[in-house]
Amino acid sequence: MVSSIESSVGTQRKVVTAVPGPNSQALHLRRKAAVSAGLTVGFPVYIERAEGAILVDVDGNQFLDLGSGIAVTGIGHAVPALIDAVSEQVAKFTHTCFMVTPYESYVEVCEELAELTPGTFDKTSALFNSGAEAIENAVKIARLATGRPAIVVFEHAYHGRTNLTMALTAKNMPYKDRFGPFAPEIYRVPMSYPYHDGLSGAEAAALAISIIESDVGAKNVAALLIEPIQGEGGFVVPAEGFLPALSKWTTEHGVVFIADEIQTGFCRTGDWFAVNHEGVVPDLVATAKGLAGGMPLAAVTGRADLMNAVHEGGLGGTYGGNPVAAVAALATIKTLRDNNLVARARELGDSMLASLRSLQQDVAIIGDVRGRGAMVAIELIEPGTKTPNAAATKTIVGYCQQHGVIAITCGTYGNVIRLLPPLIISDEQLADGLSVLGAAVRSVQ
Ligand code: PLZ
Repeated sequence: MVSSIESSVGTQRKVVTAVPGPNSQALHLRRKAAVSAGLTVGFPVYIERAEGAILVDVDGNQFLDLGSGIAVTGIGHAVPALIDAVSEQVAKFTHTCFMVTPYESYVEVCEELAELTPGTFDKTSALFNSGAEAIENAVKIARLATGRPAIVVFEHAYHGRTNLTMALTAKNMPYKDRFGPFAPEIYRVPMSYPYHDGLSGAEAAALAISIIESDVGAKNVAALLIEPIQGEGGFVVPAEGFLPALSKWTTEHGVVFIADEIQTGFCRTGDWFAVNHEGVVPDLVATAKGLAGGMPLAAVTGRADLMNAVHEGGLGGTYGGNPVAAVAALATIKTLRDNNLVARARELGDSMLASLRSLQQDVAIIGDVRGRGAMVAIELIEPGTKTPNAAATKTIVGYCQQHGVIAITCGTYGNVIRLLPPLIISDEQLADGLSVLGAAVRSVQ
């Protein structure tokens, strides 16, 4: 186990000014003049440094990070192995463009991905900069390899903000509204959402499959693209059996099964990948976020026959697999492995689920507590119903922020609070964060 890094920053949250403080407020004014108003304002405290599970802002406030920058810094902030790897690489070279003159770290990341992702078949990878770019490329590869046009996606899905990935993403506001027209040949089917649909995994899969077969036709489907646990859509964990049934159907019909493990990957759910919990072996896996500890890197990894069906020059991009990001990924993977953070994610999940389930007994606004490993959420509802309670969700997150805890929301209806702590968070820090969240929930009761 890596213990949280002891240093000048320490391991405690500490609010020493109004939040946001005066320096953050001043920066926020500058931002308003210089930065597009189109970007979300989550919590406008401007961060100056970070260590372990603590973010320090420009006013000296310290925040306990229960979001990991949306599941990115799983190994924590300021990890010495990552600092060393990145610093050394910056001094050696920062860029050549892998397509112009290659380098070893890119190849090594692809070797690691082949080893870590599920499936014993031959695999190759291609590296990119963002999750959306990985998804775009997975779709390109699946269409080319199958010669088919259609892509099947799910209700509540999130796959990115580029033109193609907006079409793949379900939610209109804020992601898609007035940004169309969108790419064609995308078909959306119901997701297994046990809290709301009450269906077994087999029933939910049968429903989705019957819609695909009637509305699209299996022979027209290039790929079925799914987040094994939905992230932005509300931490929706499908009922057991849903993913295996879909996987079986794709195999039977020559459809490429693409797992979007961008939020769930790299130990987050208590396994290297969320599909592993049910033994599902995707044809292609898209990864990003937790792969490189905060450096921008993404990948598509999968069956060599599909990946290598693409003609030379068909995949690429100037920065994809940048050498600094590549060594960050190698350091991240080594840190995850050496510290058995996969097991730590399971422990964190057990504590979070136990604590939140006990809180749920005492309050009427938590409709559901769900998650896997260190990816856990509460769904807030109007008492006695399943009607989304976005107002309470906002108030609770605001309370946490004022008390030095960063928790983020998600969900199609904005009524889910998700916990994605860095996997190196200590038991004490997690208990502290959960106690603040508990007080926040009770305060709106
Ligand atoms: N697939 C499953 O979670 C990114 C989005 C933040 P990029 N989720 C955070 C925001 O509001 O823009 C995500 C994801 C899943 C794809 C993506 C896209 O990854 O690296 O943001 O492009």
